Amino acid sequence: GHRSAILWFTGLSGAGKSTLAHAVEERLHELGCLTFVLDGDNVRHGLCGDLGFSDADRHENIRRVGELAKLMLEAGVITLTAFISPFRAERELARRLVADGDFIEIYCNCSLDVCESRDVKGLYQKARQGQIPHFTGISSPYQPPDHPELIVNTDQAELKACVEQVMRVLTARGVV
Ligand code: GGZ
Repeated sequence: GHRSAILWFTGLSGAGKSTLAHAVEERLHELGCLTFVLDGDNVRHGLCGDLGFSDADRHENIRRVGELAKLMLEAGVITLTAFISPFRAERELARRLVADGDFIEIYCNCSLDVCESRDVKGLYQKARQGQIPHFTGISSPYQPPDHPELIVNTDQAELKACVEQVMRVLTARGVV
């Protein structure tokens, strides 16, 4: 058996949040856990389809994601959220929606240099050219967490090692 929890991945675009969340999800499935990954791909087109990337819109995006994750927690799901969630205050709001211990903040620490040199989607280049306003790390801030439950150095460690780190935290906290 397992208990539900929110695994809140935060970090720059290209830091590997969604990749790590899906890889952890795969491991959890092997253990028979009920899981769901929320990320831009399944939230920003529907639930948050009216929102862009201004500070106010990001705040509302994260507020809604936090409330949705809370409902999924109540439904017994291990919910993995993979959003930049650049502002400390809004991540703290999401944390305070649920009981202590149910919110596990995972900082995907990857330098801007590495994210920008990978530039998987070409967005950093566009942002540098001024074609994408308010781009995180370029023209919009990212505030790293002060006391995350876990820091994974996604620019140094292999994906598999990062998955192991997350799984160890979940075991230590009695989630699995
Ligand atoms: C940052 C942007 C922007 C701007 C579009 N700034 O690498 P991606 O493409 O797939 O991930 C980024 C995603 C970020 O959406 P989030 O919902 O995670 O952001 S937040 O938590 O701040 O609300 C990127 C793409 O959307 N994207 N414009 N201006 N990322």
